[in-house]
Amino acid sequence: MKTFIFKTSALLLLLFISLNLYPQELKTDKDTRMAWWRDARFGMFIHWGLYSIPAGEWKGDNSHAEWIRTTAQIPVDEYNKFALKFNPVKFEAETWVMAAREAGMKYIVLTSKHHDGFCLWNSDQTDFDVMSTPFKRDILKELADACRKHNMHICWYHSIMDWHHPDYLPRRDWETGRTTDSADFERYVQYLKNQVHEILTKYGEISILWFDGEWESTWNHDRAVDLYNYIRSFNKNVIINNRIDVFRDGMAGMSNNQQALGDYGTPEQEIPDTGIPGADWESCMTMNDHWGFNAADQNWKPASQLIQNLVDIASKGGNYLLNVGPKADGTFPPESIERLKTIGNWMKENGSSIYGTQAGPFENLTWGRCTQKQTEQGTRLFLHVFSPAPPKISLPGLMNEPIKAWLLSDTSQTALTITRKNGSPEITLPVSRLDDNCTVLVLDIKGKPEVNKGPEFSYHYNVTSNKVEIDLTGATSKPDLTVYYTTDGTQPTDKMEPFTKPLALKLPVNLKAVNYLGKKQIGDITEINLPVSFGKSVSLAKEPAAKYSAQGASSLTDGILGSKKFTYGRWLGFEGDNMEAVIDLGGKIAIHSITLNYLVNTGSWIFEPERIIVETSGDGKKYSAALSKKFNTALWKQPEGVRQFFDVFPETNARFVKVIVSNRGICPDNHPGKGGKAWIFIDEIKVE
Ligand code: FHN
Repeated sequence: MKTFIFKTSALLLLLFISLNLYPQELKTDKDTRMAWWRDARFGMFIHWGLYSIPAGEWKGDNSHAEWIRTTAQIPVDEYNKFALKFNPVKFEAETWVMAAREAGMKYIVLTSKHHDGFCLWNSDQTDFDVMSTPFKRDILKELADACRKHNMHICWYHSIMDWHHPDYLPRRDWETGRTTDSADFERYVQYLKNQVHEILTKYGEISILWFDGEWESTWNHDRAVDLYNYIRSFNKNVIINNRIDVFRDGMAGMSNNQQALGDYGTPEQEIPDTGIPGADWESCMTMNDHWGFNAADQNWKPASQLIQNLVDIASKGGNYLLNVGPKADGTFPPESIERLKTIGNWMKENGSSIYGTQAGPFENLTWGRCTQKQTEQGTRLFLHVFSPAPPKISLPGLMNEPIKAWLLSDTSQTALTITRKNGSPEITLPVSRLDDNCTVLVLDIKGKPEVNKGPEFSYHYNVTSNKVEIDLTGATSKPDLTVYYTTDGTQPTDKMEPFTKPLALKLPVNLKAVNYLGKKQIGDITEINLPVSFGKSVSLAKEPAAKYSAQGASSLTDGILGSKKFTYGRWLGFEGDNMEAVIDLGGKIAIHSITLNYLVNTGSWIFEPERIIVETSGDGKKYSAALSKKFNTALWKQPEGVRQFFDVFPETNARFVKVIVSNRGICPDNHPGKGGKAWIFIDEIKVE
């Protein structure tokens, strides 16, 4: 009888899996799987492979790294020769693990196979692996064993895209001589699944499977579901990132579709502006400008910046995956080792303010960041004060009763002075014991944090009235609160005008507002500065792409700026085309500068402009050149996110301002979208 029941249930499970009816996961199951990861907060990324041998240089060009096979257009047979040279005789897995451990990292993600297809383990599926090199040692095995010995989670990065396997499609478009006649992508998918099974079953428990290279046309959601269900059919515990699926929002890294598979989002080379409530995410970032070792790249971020990144990320509830690109001999670059040691020294004193914490309750702290942990009495706030530290720090709008504050590294927990100013607690810093990287204070409070933010406003420019219309928004307009404001730059108090209805103000605007609860101010003062002319009307030489046209040309001067989520409809997007706008200021005014905003999201083919040109005119017919600025940041070095351009030109009296933002036209050679149309996304052009 038992056998019968067993067989039936196994058949039912197979049915679920085969019909993609794999049981939807319970939240508690995911929380159990993610628990260690959410506590860990900090891991090491390792990009290592054949590309470490050329170390970024090919025929005199030293701008390459792990993409060198493609960016230097090295034919596959030529590239394969690196395998004959791969012999990292100085590789010691324990040395790597101890470096990560002493830096305070809790997990290591190693590239098992990057896009070049080379496998760092003894694979039964291919000879393009480490056993076909002079080294002949299974690197995944050695690293996994060392991690287990030192209580470090071991994780694999694995690329879906494979530039080596004959069945992988598409080929690189410059590989015209490499036939696709017998290429069978289904056969490649089976190879991919077989290798995923290998790396998940040959080396003990693997904690994360970090997929990448999911963006090409041959990979899609159905394949992701099939691969995900396949993995879950034999492994329910491994954490899988969102790059198994195809809904990642470029380098912003979060999935933009409810169906998206994967346990967490993967911002790359960037940190989200704010926390992402209810979402797990991990920012992966390099120490210099490259993932794989590039011998020429000396643009190393200082350790203080890396520590501040860790603090910033943890304060928003995310994990920091910090990359090391080992050299061909198997050692870490000395610059990486030096930074890992400095981070480790800081973590030895302050790690408790990172591990097992949640995002802090404040949205915008001028002096640093905050993380939090629940305690029996209430909440422990960790206040990370960046250098140079002010003499005091304010906790804007915190309503809770403070219990005690002290310096985290002070084992005697000497109490620090706490006062209140404008209704918010202030803590005096121990100036003699500040940390150049980041000073961490502890503040115990009663209950869960209650923070009253300053009043929030929405505003937009009304072209007809040439006024900015301002109204209260958000939870701050609570019935028991009264908002007082000023528009003359003075500090608002309850002696001033209460905010009872929307305002229509002529430009320039300086609005200051604050919440009162009865006679008591609570929360910070909100300030809105709109010191520039938005322009009476805007005309475009060419319309933007229909999908990214916001509310038309007037969106360029309505005072509402787009965000990194370029799909939210504030940006004007131009595919392959330049943007040419003429702003009518309504009359001749003296102007001398321009501000405009553009978006960079290279994963979504959105690049910085090629050039910005400004011309001015009194009559809209004859224009004079005012400014011309060329952008030449190499790809991958363009800082991602919302970027602001500001520049000045000789003062001139003008009514019309022509702004030309030129588009690079096509994606660069060393970009996955090579040859495709590049985008520019523009918003909020202001002259003053
Ligand atoms: O193309 C890869 C790149 O080489 C590197 O591995 C990064 C790290 O996350 N991922 C891809 C670029 O988004």
